[in-house]
Amino acid sequence: MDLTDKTRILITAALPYANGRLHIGHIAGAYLPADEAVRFFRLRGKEVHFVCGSDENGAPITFTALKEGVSPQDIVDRYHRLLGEAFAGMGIRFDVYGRTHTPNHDRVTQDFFLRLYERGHIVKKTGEQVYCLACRRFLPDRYIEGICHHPDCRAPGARGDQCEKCGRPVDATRLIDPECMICKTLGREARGHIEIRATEHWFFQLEGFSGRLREYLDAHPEWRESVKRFSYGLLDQGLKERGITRDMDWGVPVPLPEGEGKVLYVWFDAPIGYITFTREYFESKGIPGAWKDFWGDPAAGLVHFIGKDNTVFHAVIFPGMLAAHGDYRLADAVVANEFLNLEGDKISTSRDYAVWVDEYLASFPADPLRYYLTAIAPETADADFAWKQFQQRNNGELADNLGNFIQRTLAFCNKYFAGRAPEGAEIGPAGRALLGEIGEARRELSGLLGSFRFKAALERLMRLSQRGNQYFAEEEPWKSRRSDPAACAGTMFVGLKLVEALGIFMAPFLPEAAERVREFLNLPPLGPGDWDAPSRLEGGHPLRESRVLFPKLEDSAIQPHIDKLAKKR
Ligand code: B3M
Ligand code: ZN
Repeated sequence: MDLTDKTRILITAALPYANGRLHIGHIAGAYLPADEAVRFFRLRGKEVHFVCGSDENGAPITFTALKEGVSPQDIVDRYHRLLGEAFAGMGIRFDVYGRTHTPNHDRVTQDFFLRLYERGHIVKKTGEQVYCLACRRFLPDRYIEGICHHPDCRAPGARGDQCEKCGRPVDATRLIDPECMICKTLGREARGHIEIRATEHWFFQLEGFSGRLREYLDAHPEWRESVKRFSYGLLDQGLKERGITRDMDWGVPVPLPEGEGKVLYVWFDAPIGYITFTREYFESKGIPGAWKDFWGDPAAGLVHFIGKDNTVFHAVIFPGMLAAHGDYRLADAVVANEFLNLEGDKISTSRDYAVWVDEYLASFPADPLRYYLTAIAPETADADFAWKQFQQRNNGELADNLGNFIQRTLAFCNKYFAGRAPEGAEIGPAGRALLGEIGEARRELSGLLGSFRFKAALERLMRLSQRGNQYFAEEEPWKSRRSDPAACAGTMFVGLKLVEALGIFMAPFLPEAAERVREFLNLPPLGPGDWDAPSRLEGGHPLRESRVLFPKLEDSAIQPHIDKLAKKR
């Protein structure tokens, strides 16, 4: 999918459950790449809207509330706020960050449900659910855990709706050695008093859209292999109907008379949250109908950014729901990152084995983490975050390559050219070649970022910056300053042109530093279309004082974070 010809694009990022803090795995998985895409397309002059929000319904919320002995509303109120603060701290700027436990989202979701129901795509059946005799209640989703029933998986800890290990949907009634997680949480015997009971539920006839979904996948050979492989795998196995209601009282009520005491399954309402929030966003801007320009018009771009465990819902089930509804177009791209590990181990929120975003931000600025998480981005394979590597990349690459080139150029011009871009510059063959490389890099970066290859794009940016350092080593302006002032002026003028370009190209990745570079160059803040705009630097242009762009990180700053994790292993 190449969105180059799209003039307007809606980008969504997976709605984080409002039941816990944000950690670096979340940022690397979906949110940072989504934010980089938004910033890039905006710099290209496109109308871009960035939609996200808290996922507040479902067992994940009520289960956390049970564990903490508070109400689900307390949980979502607390974490909706904390999530918003953590995203803002990381420079991840949504245009709307909504909430799904609201009357408005209920209405949008219920209307969606009723359309599918009236079209016969949702049928009521007496299904079987797992029931706990001790809790005297049904056990949906993560209220029940056991060994995954897929023969080629058999992983323990599979939940009632999905197996985290193999990522496939789970039929809770087929879990092996199931245990009630409410009993387990309350410290009671968790096995032995579980039975399968009949209960009425509504099922989305997903299998009826297999053909449409295969066409959809076939139309996107450019999607990442992991998304295609997983989705075709599900289609080849044969799609099954999906239970979309639960015996719970927290969530979107089933809008049918016989739906009393039942809510819609969280994975039915959550993706509809993208639509709810888009509507709320355009209503707040006074153009309530504009949401249809995105969800109803394939001429707009629509991209979902997710972590790989959400692939089944974003590349198969939600598109099936949209196709069943009939009024909506399907996304142009579903961009799924693999997982991020930590110091060689899986991140575990329950063991507090994580780098929490709020903790990170208490010690460091966002840019170095944005840089490192992009440089190691799990785009096609799981990646590993290591604090010493984070420090080394910040010091050896951000500071010694990118920051060094920018600072030395500005400092030299401030010192020897009276704080201005040199005038009367004679640009030699090496300078002309470097100016040509800026144009080449812009074209390559546009292609890489336009196809969501953020890691390769960042590597290309750093190679361009390194070329700048090499250029100074070859041209030696500190010598030509005396021996050939016109040539020195040429060298430094080209250097400033490269600083200006680097300040633009780094903006999707390092928004904070990019703003600093604009200030140092005494240029207006970056805006739409600046990616392709001609240079604003002319001879004589007044510069501003510059300062260190990427401070080096000392061992003493890193070690406490390493020690903290060592205790959790
Ligand atoms: N709340 C994220 C998760 O599985 C889930 C995403 C919803 S996106 C509509 O943790
Ligand atoms: Zn499994």
